Amino acid sequence: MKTTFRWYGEGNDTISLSDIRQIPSMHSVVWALHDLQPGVVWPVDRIQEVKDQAAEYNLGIDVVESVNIHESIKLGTPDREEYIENYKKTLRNLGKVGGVKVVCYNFMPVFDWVRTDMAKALEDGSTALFYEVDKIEGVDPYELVENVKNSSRGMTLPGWEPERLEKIEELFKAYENVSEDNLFDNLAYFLKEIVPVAEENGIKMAIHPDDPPYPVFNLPRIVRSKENLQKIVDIIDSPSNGLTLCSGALGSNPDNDVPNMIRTFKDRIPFAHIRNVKVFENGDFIETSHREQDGSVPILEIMKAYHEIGFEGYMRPDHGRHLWGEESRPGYGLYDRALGIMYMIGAWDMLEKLKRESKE
Ligand code: DNO
Ligand code: MN
Repeated sequence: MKTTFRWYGEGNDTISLSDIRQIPSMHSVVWALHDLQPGVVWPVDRIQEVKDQAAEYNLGIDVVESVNIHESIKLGTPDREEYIENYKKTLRNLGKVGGVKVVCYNFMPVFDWVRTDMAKALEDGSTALFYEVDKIEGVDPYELVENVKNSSRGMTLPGWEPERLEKIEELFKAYENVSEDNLFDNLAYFLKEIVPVAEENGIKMAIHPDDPPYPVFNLPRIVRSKENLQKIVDIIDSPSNGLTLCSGALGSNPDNDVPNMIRTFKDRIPFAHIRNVKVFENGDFIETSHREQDGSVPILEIMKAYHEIGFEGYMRPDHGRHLWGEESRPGYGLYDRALGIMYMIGAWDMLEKLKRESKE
Protein backbone atom coordinates (compact mmCIF):
# COMPACT_ATOMS: atom_id res chain seq x y z
CA MET A 1 0.00 0.00 0.00
CA LYS A 2 1.31 3.44 -0.88
CA THR A 3 -0.03 6.44 1.02
CA THR A 4 -0.87 9.63 -0.82
CA PHE A 5 -2.33 13.04 -0.07
CA ARG A 6 -4.33 15.35 -2.31
CA TRP A 7 -2.56 18.57 -3.23
CA TYR A 8 -4.31 21.30 -5.24
CA GLY A 9 -1.12 22.81 -6.57
CA GLU A 10 1.16 25.79 -6.05
CA GLY A 11 -0.86 28.92 -5.31
CA ASN A 12 -4.10 26.94 -5.22
CA ASP A 13 -3.77 25.24 -1.84
CA THR A 14 -3.31 26.46 1.71
CA ILE A 15 -1.26 23.31 2.29
CA SER A 16 2.28 23.17 0.98
CA LEU A 17 4.37 20.27 -0.26
CA SER A 18 6.60 20.87 2.73
CA ASP A 19 3.58 20.34 5.03
CA ILE A 20 2.71 17.15 3.19
CA ARG A 21 6.28 15.87 3.37
CA GLN A 22 6.08 15.97 7.17
CA ILE A 23 3.12 13.58 7.37
CA PRO A 24 4.42 10.09 8.20
CA SER A 25 4.59 7.55 5.36
CA MET A 26 3.97 9.92 2.41
CA HIS A 27 4.76 8.35 -0.94
CA SER A 28 3.28 10.76 -3.47
CA VAL A 29 0.73 13.49 -4.10
CA VAL A 30 -2.65 13.20 -5.75
CA TRP A 31 -2.87 16.18 -8.07
CA ALA A 32 -4.48 17.77 -11.12
CA LEU A 33 -4.17 20.86 -13.28
CA HIS A 34 -7.21 22.40 -11.66
CA ASP A 35 -7.18 25.54 -13.80
CA LEU A 36 -7.74 23.60 -17.03
CA GLN A 37 -11.31 22.99 -18.13
CA PRO A 38 -12.55 19.50 -18.99
CA GLY A 39 -11.78 18.73 -22.62
CA VAL A 40 -8.52 20.68 -22.77
CA VAL A 41 -5.26 18.84 -23.54
CA TRP A 42 -2.82 18.95 -20.60
CA PRO A 43 0.47 20.35 -21.89
CA VAL A 44 3.69 18.45 -21.25
CA ASP A 45 5.43 21.44 -19.66
CA ARG A 46 2.64 21.95 -17.12
CA ILE A 47 2.80 18.28 -16.12
CA GLN A 48 6.58 18.41 -15.92
CA GLU A 49 6.36 21.48 -13.68
CA VAL A 50 4.27 19.62 -11.08
CA LYS A 51 6.58 16.63 -11.30
CA ASP A 52 9.59 18.84 -10.58
CA GLN A 53 7.87 20.64 -7.70
CA ALA A 54 6.94 17.35 -6.04
CA ALA A 55 10.37 15.83 -6.66
CA GLU A 56 11.96 18.63 -4.64
CA TYR A 57 10.17 17.17 -1.64
CA ASN A 58 10.89 13.62 -2.65
CA LEU A 59 7.27 13.00 -3.56
CA GLY A 60 5.94 11.32 -6.70
CA ILE A 61 3.02 12.40 -8.87
CA ASP A 62 1.69 8.88 -9.22
CA VAL A 63 -2.04 9.65 -9.07
CA VAL A 64 -3.99 12.26 -10.98
CA GLU A 65 -7.41 13.15 -9.56
CA SER A 66 -8.98 13.90 -11.90
CA VAL A 67 -8.69 14.31 -15.62
CA ASN A 68 -12.32 15.38 -15.84
CA ILE A 69 -14.63 14.17 -18.56
CA HIS A 70 -16.23 16.72 -20.86
CA GLU A 71 -20.04 16.73 -20.61
CA SER A 72 -20.31 15.92 -24.35
CA ILE A 73 -18.69 12.55 -23.66
CA LYS A 74 -21.22 11.83 -20.91
CA LEU A 75 -24.07 13.06 -23.09
CA GLY A 76 -22.82 11.17 -26.13
CA THR A 77 -23.20 14.11 -28.51
CA PRO A 78 -21.29 14.05 -31.84
CA ASP A 79 -18.61 16.48 -30.65
CA ARG A 80 -17.51 13.85 -28.10
CA GLU A 81 -15.02 12.56 -30.69
CA GLU A 82 -12.93 15.69 -30.39
CA TYR A 83 -12.95 15.53 -26.59
CA ILE A 84 -12.08 11.84 -26.56
CA GLU A 85 -9.12 12.61 -28.84
CA ASN A 86 -8.04 15.34 -26.44
CA TYR A 87 -8.33 12.94 -23.53
CA LYS A 88 -6.05 10.51 -25.33
CA LYS A 89 -3.55 13.31 -25.96
CA THR A 90 -3.57 14.13 -22.26
CA LEU A 91 -2.89 10.48 -21.40
CA ARG A 92 -0.03 10.42 -23.90
CA ASN A 93 1.42 13.61 -22.45
CA LEU A 94 1.22 12.15 -18.95
CA GLY A 95 3.01 9.09 -20.35
CA LYS A 96 5.71 11.27 -21.90
CA VAL A 97 6.54 12.99 -18.63
CA GLY A 98 6.33 9.71 -16.75
CA GLY A 99 5.60 8.87 -13.14
CA VAL A 100 1.81 8.85 -13.40
CA LYS A 101 0.36 5.41 -12.74
CA VAL A 102 -3.31 6.13 -12.03
CA VAL A 103 -5.84 8.54 -13.50
CA CYS A 104 -9.00 8.95 -11.43
CA TYR A 105 -12.17 10.27 -13.08
CA ASN A 106 -15.90 10.27 -12.52
CA PHE A 107 -18.94 9.98 -14.73
CA MET A 108 -21.46 12.05 -12.78
CA PRO A 109 -23.68 14.29 -14.91
CA VAL A 110 -23.49 18.06 -14.25
CA PHE A 111 -22.33 17.96 -10.64
CA ASP A 112 -19.44 16.13 -9.12
CA TRP A 113 -20.14 15.46 -5.40
CA VAL A 114 -23.12 17.15 -3.72
CA ARG A 115 -23.54 18.45 -0.14
CA THR A 116 -26.00 20.89 1.43
CA ASP A 117 -23.73 22.38 4.09
CA MET A 118 -19.97 22.85 3.88
CA ALA A 119 -19.41 23.63 7.54
CA LYS A 120 -21.91 21.89 9.77
CA ALA A 121 -20.92 22.22 13.43
CA LEU A 122 -20.25 18.94 15.23
CA GLU A 123 -20.60 18.51 18.98
CA ASP A 124 -16.85 18.67 19.55
CA GLY A 125 -16.56 22.12 17.93
CA SER A 126 -15.17 21.00 14.59
CA THR A 127 -17.13 21.41 11.35
CA ALA A 128 -17.70 19.01 8.48
CA LEU A 129 -19.48 18.53 5.17
CA PHE A 130 -23.13 17.60 5.59
CA TYR A 131 -25.86 16.26 3.33
CA GLU A 132 -29.46 16.80 4.29
CA VAL A 133 -32.03 14.92 2.27
CA ASP A 134 -34.81 17.48 2.88
CA LYS A 135 -32.65 20.28 1.60
CA ILE A 136 -32.17 18.50 -1.71
CA GLU A 137 -35.62 17.13 -2.33
CA GLY A 138 -37.83 19.79 -3.78
CA VAL A 139 -34.99 22.29 -3.85
CA ASP A 140 -34.06 24.20 -6.92
CA PRO A 141 -30.53 23.13 -7.91
CA TYR A 142 -29.62 26.76 -8.61
CA GLU A 143 -30.17 27.54 -4.97
CA LEU A 144 -27.75 24.82 -4.04
CA VAL A 145 -25.20 26.26 -6.40
CA GLU A 146 -25.47 29.64 -4.66
CA ASN A 147 -25.16 27.97 -1.30
CA VAL A 148 -21.97 26.17 -2.33
CA LYS A 149 -20.48 29.35 -3.78
CA ASN A 150 -21.17 31.25 -0.59
CA SER A 151 -19.68 28.68 1.72
CA SER A 152 -16.56 27.68 -0.16
CA ARG A 153 -14.38 30.37 1.44
CA GLY A 154 -13.61 31.82 -1.95
CA MET A 155 -11.78 28.70 -3.07
CA THR A 156 -12.86 26.66 -6.04
CA LEU A 157 -14.04 23.17 -5.22
CA PRO A 158 -13.40 20.23 -7.49
CA GLY A 159 -16.49 19.76 -9.60
CA TRP A 160 -17.90 23.16 -8.70
CA GLU A 161 -15.73 25.40 -10.81
CA PRO A 162 -17.46 28.67 -11.79
CA GLU A 163 -17.12 27.87 -15.50
CA ARG A 164 -19.06 24.67 -14.99
CA LEU A 165 -21.76 26.31 -12.90
CA GLU A 166 -22.38 29.02 -15.46
CA LYS A 167 -23.74 26.47 -17.88
CA ILE A 168 -25.91 24.64 -15.42
CA GLU A 169 -29.32 25.46 -16.91
CA GLU A 170 -28.25 24.35 -20.36
CA LEU A 171 -26.79 21.14 -18.92
CA PHE A 172 -29.92 20.17 -17.04
CA LYS A 173 -31.88 20.50 -20.27
CA ALA A 174 -29.38 18.39 -22.19
CA TYR A 175 -29.73 15.52 -19.69
CA GLU A 176 -33.53 15.45 -19.84
CA ASN A 177 -33.47 12.64 -22.39
CA VAL A 178 -30.47 10.72 -21.09
CA SER A 179 -31.41 7.52 -19.24
CA GLU A 180 -29.09 5.48 -17.03
CA ASP A 181 -28.71 3.01 -19.90
CA ASN A 182 -27.71 5.81 -22.26
CA LEU A 183 -25.18 7.13 -19.77
CA PHE A 184 -23.71 3.64 -19.30
CA ASP A 185 -23.41 3.19 -23.08
CA ASN A 186 -21.58 6.50 -23.26
CA LEU A 187 -19.18 5.37 -20.54
CA ALA A 188 -18.57 2.08 -22.39
CA TYR A 189 -17.92 3.99 -25.63
CA PHE A 190 -15.42 6.25 -23.86
CA LEU A 191 -13.60 3.39 -22.13
CA LYS A 192 -13.25 1.33 -25.31
CA GLU A 193 -11.46 4.29 -26.88
CA ILE A 194 -9.37 5.30 -23.88
CA VAL A 195 -8.27 2.07 -22.17
CA PRO A 196 -5.87 0.93 -24.95
CA VAL A 197 -4.15 4.32 -24.79
CA ALA A 198 -3.96 4.14 -20.99
CA GLU A 199 -2.43 0.66 -21.29
CA GLU A 200 0.20 1.90 -23.76
CA ASN A 201 1.18 4.61 -21.31
CA GLY A 202 1.33 2.47 -18.17
CA ILE A 203 -1.72 4.18 -16.70
CA LYS A 204 -4.66 2.66 -14.84
CA MET A 205 -7.93 4.49 -15.24
CA ALA A 206 -9.95 4.47 -11.98
CA ILE A 207 -13.57 5.60 -11.90
CA HIS A 208 -14.78 7.31 -8.71
CA PRO A 209 -18.26 6.36 -7.47
CA ASP A 210 -21.17 8.76 -7.45
CA ASP A 211 -21.32 10.90 -4.35
CA PRO A 212 -23.93 10.51 -2.89
CA PRO A 213 -24.59 7.06 -4.37
CA TYR A 214 -28.14 7.70 -5.58
CA PRO A 215 -29.82 10.01 -8.11
CA VAL A 216 -29.80 13.69 -7.22
CA PHE A 217 -32.12 16.16 -8.99
CA ASN A 218 -33.31 13.30 -11.20
CA LEU A 219 -29.99 13.09 -12.99
CA PRO A 220 -28.92 9.56 -13.99
CA ARG A 221 -26.32 7.84 -11.76
CA ILE A 222 -24.50 4.67 -12.80
CA VAL A 223 -21.60 4.18 -10.32
CA ARG A 224 -23.34 3.58 -7.04
CA SER A 225 -23.64 -0.14 -6.23
CA LYS A 226 -21.73 -3.42 -6.46
CA GLU A 227 -23.79 -4.37 -9.53
CA ASN A 228 -22.84 -1.08 -11.18
CA LEU A 229 -19.14 -1.61 -10.46
CA GLN A 230 -19.30 -5.16 -11.82
CA LYS A 231 -20.88 -3.90 -15.04
CA ILE A 232 -18.14 -1.31 -15.42
CA VAL A 233 -15.18 -3.66 -14.88
CA ASP A 234 -16.83 -6.04 -17.34
CA ILE A 235 -16.81 -3.43 -20.14
CA ILE A 236 -13.14 -4.23 -20.74
CA ASP A 237 -11.21 -6.85 -18.84
CA SER A 238 -8.02 -4.88 -18.28
CA PRO A 239 -6.20 -3.56 -15.20
CA SER A 240 -6.33 -0.19 -16.97
CA ASN A 241 -10.11 -0.23 -16.56
CA GLY A 242 -10.19 0.12 -12.79
CA LEU A 243 -11.98 1.60 -9.81
CA THR A 244 -11.32 4.32 -7.26
CA LEU A 245 -13.00 2.64 -4.33
CA CYS A 246 -14.24 5.53 -2.19
CA SER A 247 -15.48 4.23 1.16
CA GLY A 248 -17.23 7.49 2.00
CA ALA A 249 -19.08 7.92 -1.28
CA LEU A 250 -20.24 4.29 -1.42
CA GLY A 251 -20.70 4.09 2.35
CA SER A 252 -23.30 6.89 2.36
CA ASN A 253 -25.74 4.19 1.30
CA PRO A 254 -25.87 1.58 4.10
CA ASP A 255 -26.81 -1.10 1.54
CA ASN A 256 -23.30 -0.89 0.10
CA ASP A 257 -20.97 -3.44 1.71
CA VAL A 258 -17.57 -1.83 1.08
CA PRO A 259 -15.34 -4.64 2.50
CA ASN A 260 -17.18 -7.08 0.26
CA MET A 261 -16.57 -4.84 -2.76
CA ILE A 262 -12.84 -4.73 -1.95
CA ARG A 263 -12.66 -8.52 -1.82
CA THR A 264 -14.69 -8.85 -5.01
CA PHE A 265 -12.88 -6.30 -7.17
CA LYS A 266 -9.45 -6.87 -5.65
CA ASP A 267 -7.45 -6.82 -8.88
CA ARG A 268 -9.26 -3.82 -10.23
CA ILE A 269 -8.72 -1.25 -7.48
CA PRO A 270 -5.63 0.85 -8.18
CA PHE A 271 -6.77 3.67 -5.87
CA ALA A 272 -8.54 3.71 -2.50
CA HIS A 273 -10.21 6.66 -0.76
CA ILE A 274 -10.67 6.17 2.96
CA ARG A 275 -13.41 8.24 4.57
CA ASN A 276 -15.98 7.70 7.29
CA VAL A 277 -19.51 9.14 7.27
CA LYS A 278 -22.27 8.91 9.82
CA VAL A 279 -25.54 8.03 8.12
CA PHE A 280 -28.80 8.89 9.88
CA GLU A 281 -32.06 7.00 9.59
CA ASN A 282 -33.65 9.48 7.20
CA GLY A 283 -30.64 9.28 4.86
CA ASP A 284 -28.85 12.45 5.99
CA PHE A 285 -25.13 11.97 6.42
CA ILE A 286 -22.22 13.88 7.90
CA GLU A 287 -18.52 13.35 7.35
CA THR A 288 -16.72 12.32 10.52
CA SER A 289 -13.19 11.53 11.66
CA HIS A 290 -11.67 8.40 10.14
CA ARG A 291 -12.11 6.46 13.37
CA GLU A 292 -14.49 3.54 12.90
CA GLN A 293 -16.53 4.30 16.03
CA ASP A 294 -17.24 7.87 14.90
CA GLY A 295 -19.25 6.97 11.82
CA SER A 296 -21.22 4.26 10.04
CA VAL A 297 -18.48 2.93 7.74
CA PRO A 298 -16.49 -0.10 9.00
CA ILE A 299 -13.07 1.48 8.46
CA LEU A 300 -11.13 -1.23 10.30
CA GLU A 301 -12.84 -4.01 8.36
CA ILE A 302 -12.04 -2.06 5.19
CA MET A 303 -8.36 -1.84 6.12
CA LYS A 304 -8.43 -5.56 6.92
CA ALA A 305 -9.95 -6.32 3.52
CA TYR A 306 -7.23 -4.29 1.73
CA HIS A 307 -4.57 -6.04 3.76
CA GLU A 308 -6.05 -9.44 3.02
CA ILE A 309 -6.02 -8.87 -0.75
CA GLY A 310 -2.38 -7.74 -0.55
CA PHE A 311 -3.29 -4.25 -1.74
CA GLU A 312 -0.35 -2.60 -3.49
CA GLY A 313 -2.20 0.37 -4.89
CA TYR A 314 -2.49 3.97 -3.72
CA MET A 315 -4.53 5.05 -0.74
CA ARG A 316 -5.44 8.48 0.50
CA PRO A 317 -7.46 9.93 3.34
CA ASP A 318 -10.46 11.43 1.59
CA HIS A 319 -12.20 14.44 3.11
CA GLY A 320 -11.50 15.61 6.64
CA ARG A 321 -13.30 17.82 9.15
CA HIS A 322 -12.10 21.36 9.82
CA LEU A 323 -10.22 21.45 13.10
CA TRP A 324 -8.54 23.95 15.37
CA GLY A 325 -9.80 26.93 13.44
CA GLU A 326 -8.08 25.95 10.22
CA GLU A 327 -9.34 27.97 7.23
CA SER A 328 -9.10 25.44 4.48
CA ARG A 329 -10.86 24.40 1.33
CA PRO A 330 -14.01 22.57 2.49
CA GLY A 331 -13.14 18.94 3.20
CA TYR A 332 -9.45 19.46 2.48
CA GLY A 333 -7.78 20.83 5.58
CA LEU A 334 -4.41 19.52 6.69
CA TYR A 335 -5.12 18.44 10.25
CA ASP A 336 -7.95 15.97 10.03
CA ARG A 337 -6.62 14.35 6.90
CA ALA A 338 -3.21 13.95 8.55
CA LEU A 339 -4.94 12.38 11.56
CA GLY A 340 -6.76 10.14 9.11
CA ILE A 341 -3.47 8.95 7.64
CA MET A 342 -2.22 8.03 11.08
CA TYR A 343 -5.36 5.96 11.70
CA MET A 344 -5.03 4.23 8.34
CA ILE A 345 -1.36 3.38 8.61
CA GLY A 346 -1.76 2.58 12.29
CA ALA A 347 -4.26 -0.09 11.35
CA TRP A 348 -2.11 -1.24 8.42
CA ASP A 349 1.11 -1.46 10.44
CA MET A 350 -0.66 -3.51 13.10
CA LEU A 351 -2.05 -5.89 10.48
CA GLU A 352 1.46 -6.30 9.05
CA LYS A 353 2.90 -6.95 12.48
CA LEU A 354 0.30 -9.58 13.27
CA LYS A 355 0.96 -11.25 9.93
CA ARG A 356 4.70 -11.34 10.59
CA GLU A 357 4.19 -12.73 14.05
CA SER A 358 1.81 -15.41 12.88
CA LYS A 359 4.58 -16.70 10.58
CA GLU A 360 7.23 -16.80 13.26
C1 DNO B 1 -14.35 15.54 -3.66
C2 DNO B 1 -13.86 14.39 -4.41
C3 DNO B 1 -14.40 14.35 -5.81
C4 DNO B 1 -13.54 13.42 -6.62
C5 DNO B 1 -14.01 13.24 -8.02
C6 DNO B 1 -13.18 12.20 -8.73
O1 DNO B 1 -13.73 15.98 -2.81
O2 DNO B 1 -14.07 13.20 -3.73
O3 DNO B 1 -14.38 15.62 -6.36
O4 DNO B 1 -12.25 13.95 -6.69
O5 DNO B 1 -15.33 12.87 -8.04
O6 DNO B 1 -13.32 12.34 -10.09
MN1 MN C 1 -13.75 10.05 -2.66
